[in-house]
Amino acid sequence: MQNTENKNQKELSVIIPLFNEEKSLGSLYRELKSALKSFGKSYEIIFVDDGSKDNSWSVLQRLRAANEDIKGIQFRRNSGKAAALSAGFKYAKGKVIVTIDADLQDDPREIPKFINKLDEGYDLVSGWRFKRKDPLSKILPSKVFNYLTSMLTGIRIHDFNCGFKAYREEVVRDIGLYGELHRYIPVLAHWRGYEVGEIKVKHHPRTVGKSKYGIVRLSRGFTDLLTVIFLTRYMKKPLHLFGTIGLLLFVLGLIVNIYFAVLWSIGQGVRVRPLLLLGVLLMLIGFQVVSTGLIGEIIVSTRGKADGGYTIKRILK
Ligand SMILES: Nc1nc2c(ncn2[C@@H]2O[C@H](COP(=O)(O)OP(=O)(O)O)[C@@H](O)[C@H]2O)c(=O)[nH]1
Ligand SMILES: [Mg+2]
Repeated sequence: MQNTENKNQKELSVIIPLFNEEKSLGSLYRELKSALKSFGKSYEIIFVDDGSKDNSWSVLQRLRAANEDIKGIQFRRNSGKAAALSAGFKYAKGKVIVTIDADLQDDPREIPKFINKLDEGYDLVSGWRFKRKDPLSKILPSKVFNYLTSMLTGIRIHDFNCGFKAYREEVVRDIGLYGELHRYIPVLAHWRGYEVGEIKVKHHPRTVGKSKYGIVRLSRGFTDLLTVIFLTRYMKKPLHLFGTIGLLLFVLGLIVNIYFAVLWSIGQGVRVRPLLLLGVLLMLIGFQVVSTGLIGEIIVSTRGKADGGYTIKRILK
C-alpha cells in the first residue's frame, strides 16, 4: 500500500478543503504551523483547491515555495467538499487525519484536544461549534438538520456538519464520499462500526471571504439524509425496504378491489370514483419515483466510490 512507506508516514495529516479562500490561506497556514510545531508531532498540511476562481492556487504555490510541509491538490473544476475531502484522504500519509475549514473560523490550537479524544479510544472525533458564530439564517436550518439526523440515525452528536474533525487512518480509508455526503461522515463511520465521539470547539466569526453554503446548498443536504439512511440501512438488502412498501401498496390495492368485488357480488353496479383513482395513481407514482431515485443513488454511490467524482489538474508536492 502506498501509504505505509515508513519514510513518508507522518503522525498527522491536516486536510483543508477550500473554494475561493485566497484571503485566509496565509494566516491559516501560519496559525496551523505554529499550533502543529508546538504540538511536536510530525505532520503534513494538504490543501485541496476545489477549482477556485480567485487566486487561491497561486497563494498556495507561493506558500509551498517557502515551506516544505505543504502539499496542494488542485481540481479542474469545483467538485464539492466531499470530493475534496476524499482526494485529501487519499493522499494523506498520517496515522491521524484532521480536517479543518479554510476560513479561519476553526482554531488550529484545538487540534491536540481532538488527538486526546482519539486516544481515549474513539475512531472519529467531530467538533461541536457549541457557540456558533454564524448568521441565524445558517444556524437555524443547521439545528433542524442536526436534530433530524441525530433522531433518524440514532447518533447522539450535536453538529454533524462541523468541518473540524479528526480520524484514525482506517476510517478515512474506509468511507466513500461523494456529492454532499461530507455532512454525514459520522453517520457513515458509525454504520461501519467505528466509535464516533464529539468535543466542543471554539468558533470564530468569518472575517474574510464569503460563506459558500447558503440555503440552496443546505437544502440539498436534506435529500442526502434519505440517501444516507438508505445506503447505511438498506444498501445490502433493498428488498426489506422495497418489499415492505410494495407489499403494503399491494395489500391496500387488494382491499380496495375486494371492496369493489363485494359491491359487485351483492348486485350493486361498480362505479369508478375519481378520488379513488387519483389516490391509487398518486401512491403508485410516488412509489415509482422514490424507488427510481434510490436505485439511482446506488449506482451513483458505486461510481462515486470508484473514481471519487473529481479530476485533478495539478499536484504540489
Ligand atoms: N472543496 C470545497 N470546499 C468548499 C466548497 N465550498 C466551501 N468549501 C470550504 O468549506 C469550508 C466551509 O465553508 P464555508 O463557506 O465557510 O461554510 P460555512 O462555514 O457553513 O459558512 C471552507 O473552508 C470553504 O472554503 C466547495 O465547493 N468545495
Ligand atoms: Mg465557515
